[in-house]
This record gives sequence, C-alpha cells and structure tokens, in this order.
Amino acid sequence: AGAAFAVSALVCSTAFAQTIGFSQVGSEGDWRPAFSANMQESAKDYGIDLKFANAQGKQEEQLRAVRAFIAQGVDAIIIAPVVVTGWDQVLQEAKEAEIPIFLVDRDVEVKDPSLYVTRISADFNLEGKLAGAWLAAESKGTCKIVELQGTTGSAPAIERKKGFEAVIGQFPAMEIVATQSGDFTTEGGKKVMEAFIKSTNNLDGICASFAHNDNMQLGAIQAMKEAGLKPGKDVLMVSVDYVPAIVEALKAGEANASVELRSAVGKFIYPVILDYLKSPQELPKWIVIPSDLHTAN
Ligand code: GZL
Ligand code: ZN
Repeated sequence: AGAAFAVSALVCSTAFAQTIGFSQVGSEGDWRPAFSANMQESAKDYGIDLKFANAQGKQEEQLRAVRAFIAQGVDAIIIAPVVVTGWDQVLQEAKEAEIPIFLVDRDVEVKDPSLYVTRISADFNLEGKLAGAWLAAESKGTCKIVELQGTTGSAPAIERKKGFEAVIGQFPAMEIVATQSGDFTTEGGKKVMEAFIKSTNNLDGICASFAHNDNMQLGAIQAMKEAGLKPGKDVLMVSVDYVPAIVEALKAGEANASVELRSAVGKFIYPVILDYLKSPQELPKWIVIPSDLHTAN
C-alpha cells in the first residue's frame, strides 16, 4: 500500500503546476505593480502555482522570503533583487537545496555566477544610453543636467547612470551639475527636485532633468510647477519606464521623452524556467528584454 500511495502521490503532484516562489522588490511607483500583476496573471497561462512575496523594498524581507521558499521545497525561485550586493549566502543555501534561482528585472553581484541559472531583464545601460543620445540630439550637445537617481545600489540606478554618462561624456558642453537619489518614488523625486530648485536658483541655466524612472520625474514635474517653472518647456524632461502617467505628461508637453521598460515580461520569463525544469542545461547568464525610446510626438 505504501509504495502504491507514493506512486499515486508522485503522479498527482506532477499532474499539477510547477510551484515557483517569486521574491519581488516591493510596490514602489507605477511600473513595479504592473510587472507584479503581469507575473501573477501570466503564471496561470503556464500552469504555474506562483507564491508571491512583496518585500516592501527591504532586502532582509527578500532574504526571509527566499529562505521560506527553500523550506517549502518549491521547484524554482525567481528573485528581483532590490540591490546588487548581499546575495551570496542565500543563493548558496538554494544551491545546496538543489532549487534553481532565476533573476528577473534587476541584478546581483556574486562571486560565483553559477549560483543562479540566468537573469532575464532589460538592458539598463542601453536605456541610459538611449536617454543620453536623445538629450544630446535635442540639446545639440550643450546641456547642464540635473539627475534623479534610482534606489542606491540597485542595478538600474548603477547602469542607467553609466549608460547616460557614456553618451553625454562625448559632449564637453553636456554635464550633470547635480545628482541625488529619489529612490524610484514620486515623493522622492519631488523632494530631490525641490532641493535642486533651491540649490540652482530656480533651475537657472539648467537645460534638462534626467530621472532613472518616470515616477521620480512625475514628482519633479509637480515640484517645478509649484515653483512656477514649465517642465517640458524651460527644462527638457527625459526618464525611463514609459508608464501611463508619463504618457499623459508627454501629451501635455510636461515631459519630453521616456524609454519604455516592458512590464509584460511573464511570457519571456516562464517559458525559460519551464524549459529548464524539464531539462536543465547551461543557459546564457543574461537574456535581454528589449527597451525602446518614446518621445512626445
Ligand atoms: C527596472 C526596475 C525599476 C524601474 C522603476 O527594471 O527595476 O524599478 O525602472 C522600479 O520604476 O522602481
Ligand atoms: Zn514601445
């Protein structure tokens, strides 16, 4: 009877979904909730039982969630790591438990890249380059820029800055004159822009605002309007994500450009994971999801 029970249990479990744990950064801004909704919705299309954990932006919560997934014995774990450092230990524990790790959206810096199967995400460095190239063309290579950085230590903040600077660095008269983190939130962007308005005498001589995401730019737009300035006219406004609220601002002439970051990415992510679970094999360490720049017109 014991053996029969075990066999039927085995048949039963494989008949149902793969169980996958997903440790999500949080719900800051407009892009992340859209990404979360897509991951939860599209999991059903792939017969995946998705265990969703929202860390509210705290890495220790992500580590706790990953350890819980390991204890549960899920088939795979997906992580959108809030910052790039601090992951070696927990990924090592997943490896010892023989649970494959897939990175999405953001990135980690680990000594041993075999600690995760692959990373499926956009190319943040390219996004920074696209924003920089658009601004260089728009400003004809002369522009003093204020920069609203994303979450300190996060891959998008690090790489968007690098990409943007790689392009504007080719123009001697393009320069970031003030930079500060607004942590990817609307409130954070508003506070940072209020500080810039004060420190530059109402953005005197400032040609553009480059924000690592649209939510901080939307906060900046609020701050500028409250100071009687004209975002999109007095100051060029370029950011990343292309969320609905920035599309409205583009239409209203209060923003000028946004690089689209795809949020409907479950259809890229889940097939890779299911194929791997069916037959594990070496995968490229990074599978890139395209981003494209959109302007007002
Ligand atoms: C980038 C993603 C960023 C978005 C922000 O893939 O991690 O985090 O650009 C979000 O809107 O906060
Ligand atoms: Zn598009």
